[in-house]
Amino acid sequence: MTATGAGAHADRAADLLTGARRLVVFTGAGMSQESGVPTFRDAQTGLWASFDPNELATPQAFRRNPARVFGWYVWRARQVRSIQPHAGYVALVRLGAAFESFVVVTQNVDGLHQRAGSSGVIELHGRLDAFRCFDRGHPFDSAQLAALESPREGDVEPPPCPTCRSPIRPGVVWFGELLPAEAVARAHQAVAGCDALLVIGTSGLVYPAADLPWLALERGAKLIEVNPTPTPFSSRAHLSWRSTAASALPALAQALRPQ
Ligand code: BV8
Repeated sequence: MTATGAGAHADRAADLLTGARRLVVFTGAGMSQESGVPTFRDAQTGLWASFDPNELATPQAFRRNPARVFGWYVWRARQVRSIQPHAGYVALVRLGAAFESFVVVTQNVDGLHQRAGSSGVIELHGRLDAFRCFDRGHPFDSAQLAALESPREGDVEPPPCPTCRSPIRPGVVWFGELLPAEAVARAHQAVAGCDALLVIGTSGLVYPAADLPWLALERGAKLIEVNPTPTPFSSRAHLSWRSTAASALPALAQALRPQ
């Protein structure tokens, strides 16, 4: 079922969640779009407009042009620091209180769920504000980047690791890299045991994260999707709500409030 309005479809979503005790929320870049973070596949803005993120977010790209890739992440980390989570993030925190078990699994690296008050967030693709060295994974204090930050967008030479001198890299999972095993295990455990999975703002193109909605369906969970455009999940979702995160989630939290 595909839905577009807020009220009637918030009620439909609330009906589907009636009786559910264990809810998992699975978010992608669309969850942050209304807070001003460009989605991963929308055209990059500014200097990066001419780059395909899939081409920048790889270890090969970093090896080939460390300053270009590192500069992109320093710019993104700085951009996200000044961003506030929108009302949809806050509604998710409220929504969580209505369930016995409530787990947020995100593909996003911006930390906005936590900034809005969500706890126990499972981050499948790491964090923009975490940096480590490329060769040995020695943690690097991102406060040291402030001195490096160029006032403009552009290339930033990665500093050498103070311990082993290998170049510092962002603490995100690049294409071709394995996801953190513990996060994947926790996400699979939560989804395999959930009564419903709320999928928000993901194109469902990136694996293995995109396995999760298929796992939920396989286990008989209700699947509700919030996305202004269709995705591979839309035809199998119990409700595919053509709306945005900042609009649908407050409406759903309102519809779920005890009457
Ligand atoms: C892996 C961190 C095992 C970095 C990200 C060939 C070689 C190697 C691997 C592969 C290969 N072919 C395929 C693969 C697997 C690959 C993959 O899936 N590729 C895709 C592109 C086909 N996956 C991997 O490489 C993963 N690792 O498989 O390891 C392995 C190892 C070696 C060799 C083989 C296999 C690692 C994947 C993780 C990559 N890192 N992020 C960074 O951020 O810089 S992924 C990146 O995509 C972001 O995290 C993003 O969140 C994620 C998923 O994208 P979405 O979140 O869905 O964002 P998108 O822009 O696509 O969509 C936004 C959606 O929101 C849209 O639907 C839009 O309609 C909607 N929307 C917009 N506005 C709103 C909205 N919705 C609601 N409200 C709104 N306002």
